[in-house]
Amino acid sequence: MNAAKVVEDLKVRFPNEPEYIQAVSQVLPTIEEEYNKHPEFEKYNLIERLCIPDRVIEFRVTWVDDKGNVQTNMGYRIQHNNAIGPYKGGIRYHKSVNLGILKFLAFEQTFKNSLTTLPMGGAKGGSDFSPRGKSEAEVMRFCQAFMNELYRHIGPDEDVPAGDIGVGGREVGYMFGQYKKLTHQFQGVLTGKGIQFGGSLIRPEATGYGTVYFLTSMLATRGIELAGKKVLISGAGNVAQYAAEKCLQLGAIPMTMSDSDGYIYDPDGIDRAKLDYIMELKNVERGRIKEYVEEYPTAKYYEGKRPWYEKADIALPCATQNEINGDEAAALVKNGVIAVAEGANMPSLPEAIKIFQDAKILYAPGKASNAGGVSVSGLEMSQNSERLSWTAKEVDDYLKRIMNDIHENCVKYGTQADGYINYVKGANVAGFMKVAKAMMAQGLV
Ligand code: NDP
Ligand code: 2IT
Repeated sequence: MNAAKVVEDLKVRFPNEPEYIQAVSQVLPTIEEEYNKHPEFEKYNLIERLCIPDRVIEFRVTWVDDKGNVQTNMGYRIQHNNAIGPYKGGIRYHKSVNLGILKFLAFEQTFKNSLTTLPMGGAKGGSDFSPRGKSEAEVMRFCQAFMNELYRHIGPDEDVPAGDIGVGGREVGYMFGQYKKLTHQFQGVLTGKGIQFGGSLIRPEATGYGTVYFLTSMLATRGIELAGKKVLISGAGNVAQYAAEKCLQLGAIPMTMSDSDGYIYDPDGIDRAKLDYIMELKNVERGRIKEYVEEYPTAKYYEGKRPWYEKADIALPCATQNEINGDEAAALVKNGVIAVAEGANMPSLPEAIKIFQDAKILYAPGKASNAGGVSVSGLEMSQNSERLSWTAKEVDDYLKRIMNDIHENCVKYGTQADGYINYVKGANVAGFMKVAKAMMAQGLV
């Protein structure tokens, strides 16, 4: 394989999908050497078969808003690769959603799911519908309308969706209800379900907790403790909230949280009571992060800005893709940040990653550090299959073990001659090899 050539060809074939091209162009150079050790891969054109999704499902979603107006949105499911298990990956509801963004997420998911050690293929889906500002009834009607089309394409051994941006327990519940209504089947067809109907304990916490477990493993390679460290967190949703919670449990101090309108900086740190306030604000009242400064006036709100120019020890981007650019990465490094662990998918632009790696700070790509979420989704599938529920401790211990295994794999495949651990390369090579071997064994399908 010539990585640059493959990327150029994909660019020509998919000219309107910049995020997909960005994700592919970040992965291919890091696996090129390993790939070229296996001439059989090239003979069977494994690389194109791995980059281009198995299947893209695209549909119109029609629903009626509270005023009686008929609305349309686009719906998608990208079934990227099922070489090592059923398609698996979240559903995103956000106005920015388009085919290229979901293709990047599905591509990344295939590598991530491979890393988890569990048998899951890669997928992603979603809609350009945003739940923001919609009533409870509108969200329910939309979820039902979305499932009216999606249900034909999913199943517990076929494709198992879950949450992502804009899709949490509420939306998963409505989609599950509609799937059941349409099929007459009570099945583990979605993960992130409510605890009363097959959801796993620790699934809501898993992505944020897992990111911080991975962070502690990274810090341990340099003999550094998390306790006492100041942490910049972006986002204020599921991943950000539970990353903050685990930081607090381990003695670190979250300093910032954000949403798409701006960020808050609390000079005294966000303590347990303040985090409880944020959870209530975001999950129950569905409010905005700027309301934090009305409750805690010593904190400051910065409209239209991101938190990366603040001084701290650690950065955990937990909002969305491309939220750290080169200037922001340089500011983080200049301000003495020792580690960046991505809770979000692809939050760092390529130039930001280069700055982190050139400065030799600890840097973990999302497909390694945020894999805890889909890992516990995999454990939810196991529990559904055996019709049992595990205790929170059992699931959390399993999650810790998986994050530790992912870290060890990154060290194994990513350690450079000078001892620096290139977590990007480690994660990509480890994730790739398992999928590649499975694809080879299964022939040209
Ligand atoms: P939520 O919807 O719960 O929260 C998303 C947060 O990010 C909100 O604070 C939101 O602000 C902010 N955000 C969303 N879009 C943008 C944007 N374009 N610019 C700035 N801020 C934005 O989603 P999650 O916490 O579940 O997901 C966050 C990230 O983590 C995503 O990248 C997702 O793919 C990734 N992830 C999620 C997993 C999960 O299990 N949920 C698993 C692994 C990764 P606002 O309210 O203004 O939209
Ligand atoms: O990006 C991700 O890993 C997720 N949104 C979670 C996917 C899942 O199937 O739990």
